[in-house]
Amino acid sequence: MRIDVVTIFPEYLEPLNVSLVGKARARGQLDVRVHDLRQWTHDRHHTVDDTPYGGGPGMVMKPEPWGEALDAIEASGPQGTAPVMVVPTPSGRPFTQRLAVELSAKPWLVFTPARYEGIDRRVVDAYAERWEVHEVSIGDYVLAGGEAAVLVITEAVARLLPGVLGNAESHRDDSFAPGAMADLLEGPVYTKPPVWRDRDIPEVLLSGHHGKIARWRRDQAFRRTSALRPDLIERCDPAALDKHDRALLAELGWTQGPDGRFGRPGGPVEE
Ligand code: 6GU
Repeated sequence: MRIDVVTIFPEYLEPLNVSLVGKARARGQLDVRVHDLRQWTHDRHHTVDDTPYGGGPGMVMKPEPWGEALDAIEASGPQGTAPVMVVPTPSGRPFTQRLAVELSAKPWLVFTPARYEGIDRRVVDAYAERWEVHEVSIGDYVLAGGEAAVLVITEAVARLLPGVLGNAESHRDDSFAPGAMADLLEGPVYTKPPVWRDRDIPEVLLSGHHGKIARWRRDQAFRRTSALRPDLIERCDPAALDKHDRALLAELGWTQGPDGRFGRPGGPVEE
């Protein structure tokens, strides 16, 4: 996969040299190219922003440098191929594991992280006529710019590329992996030593009984999801649950409506 990033803060993307993404690059599994947007300005001050039409606070990123940058990047690739454009913005659609999986299948991504109040709308509108474009938010909070979102999205996508994670099995149980553990949060994990600061580990994990261990892990996942992400219980597919799952959810205060969906009329139930 090739990834281009256009930014006014190339240094912000230095973490892409480290850890999983850095190693994938070193192995040639990922070709990351970070570009300084100001190289596509022509005035003495390398201006990338201007005041908003209609008034209001802050500044808006000018369309011309972005247009030149994106055209140059497109021209640097194979004839007749367009990248997928990923526009980080708090007003985008939520970034999810599903979108990470979808993006991981693309050969070429271009990220356009903005500062200030965002990029002149005509840029996205113009490229959306020729390229696949995704405007994406990484959560319900506001960052000063999209660069941190590029780091987040790139890491989520890169670890899904073939050969990037050591063990192909490692994806299957990911919290939020489509189809894995019925979209539950993962429960706790433990390693040696067996006692640490007077704390031991759940006995079942030492039992060697794989069936019981799997059941216990699933229970832990349900308890954690019920406590921290009740929205995931509400939208979980009842057909993915067995009798034991349903009994545990009932114990946690969940009831099933006529459609089989789970709801919790009384609100959270204390563990
Ligand atoms: Cl992608 N950008 C900015 N600036 N803020 C955000 C965001 C993105 N996602 C959540 N907050």
